Amino acid sequence: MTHARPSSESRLTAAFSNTEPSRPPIWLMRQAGRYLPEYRQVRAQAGSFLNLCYNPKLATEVAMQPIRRFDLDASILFSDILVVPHGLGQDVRFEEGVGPLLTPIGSAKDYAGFDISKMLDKLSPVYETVDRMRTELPKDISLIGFTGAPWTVATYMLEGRSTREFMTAKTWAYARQEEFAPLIDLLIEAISAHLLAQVKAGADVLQIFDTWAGIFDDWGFENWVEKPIAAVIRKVKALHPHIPILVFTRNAGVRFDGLAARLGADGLSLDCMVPLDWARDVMQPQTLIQGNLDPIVLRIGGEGMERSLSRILTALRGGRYIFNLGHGILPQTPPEHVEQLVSFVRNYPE
Ligand code: 1CP
Repeated sequence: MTHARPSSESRLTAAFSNTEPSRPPIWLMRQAGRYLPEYRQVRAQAGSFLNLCYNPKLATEVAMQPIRRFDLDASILFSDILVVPHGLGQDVRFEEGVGPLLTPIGSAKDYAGFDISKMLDKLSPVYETVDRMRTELPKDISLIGFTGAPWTVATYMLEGRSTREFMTAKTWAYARQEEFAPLIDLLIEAISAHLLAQVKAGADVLQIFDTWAGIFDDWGFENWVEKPIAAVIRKVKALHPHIPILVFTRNAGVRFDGLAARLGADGLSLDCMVPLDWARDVMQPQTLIQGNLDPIVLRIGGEGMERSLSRILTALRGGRYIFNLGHGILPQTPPEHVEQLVSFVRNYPE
């Protein structure tokens, strides 16, 4: 089977093969969201965040908001990484000012009843959002589908919320593998099915978010970050060999070296800590890269931001490159700074 709706005209998809890019394509992680007043309005109308995620009309609307405001090359599906555990049957809610709250999985019996075909039914509004977005978006703007990686999704399923320590999730990863490995296997299946459903609905490019990849040692990274993501990518590529897949393994450090090949990925999203010279000399010959402006610098804006942008563009735009942040836009970011950033990247002299 081949990719259903290729958008060969898009600047974003061209970047994967382009060896002499003059102007890099640009999109921004979390480009839809709370920093936009028009988002906050629709969000209030939806009631809860999950209601917004499961309302194709409103989810499409908030995904289109940054596209209307800014000259971006891609739109990312409006959803969340936690719709997968929610779809599988876990209790998930989002609390204002707190973030996600889940009833944590305490043992293997808590996930024994999780069912992927039920998940796909429950997540059908998400796939309808993809379909609506593809219809509304101009052809040359790529539609990015996404998912969390098995490890990052598992941390929320086990901890029940955002955490800094990862005590429970790491205990499972290092000391309760007889229960952890089957959970990761289940997530590999669920996440692959979720991505395949998005491609079927019209996604042109996929991104896998492993936000908490950087908290492991070597062994943990290999077994719980790399192997599961590689398994997901194999499953997706078995049906759609040409769909470009980007991976964001935040804070992977020296493990970025050779990572795209180990994962079977088409590009890597680099966090803010990756040195630019190293990104150019070591990473770009290996794969397309995306990144890596510090979102705090975007929040600061002004000339300080422009100096950071010049450093990044000077270093990276000679190779395979998509401009992005090193992590998502912060809610306190003034939208005018995003405007300034996009026009600076667009008009940077060749
Ligand atoms: O009340 C609100 O409006 C909720 C804020 C919000 C939004 C706008 C959350 C809660 N999720 C989202 C949307 C979202 N989440 C998108 C689509 C929008 C876009 O990118 O334009 C995407 C791609 C995500 C991905 C996501 N969710 C990640 C991975 C990327 C990253 O930023 O690290 C993670 C870790 C989550 C979990 C999550 N969702 C929301 C919160 C507050 C959190 C917890 C984050 C944490 O633990 O620090």
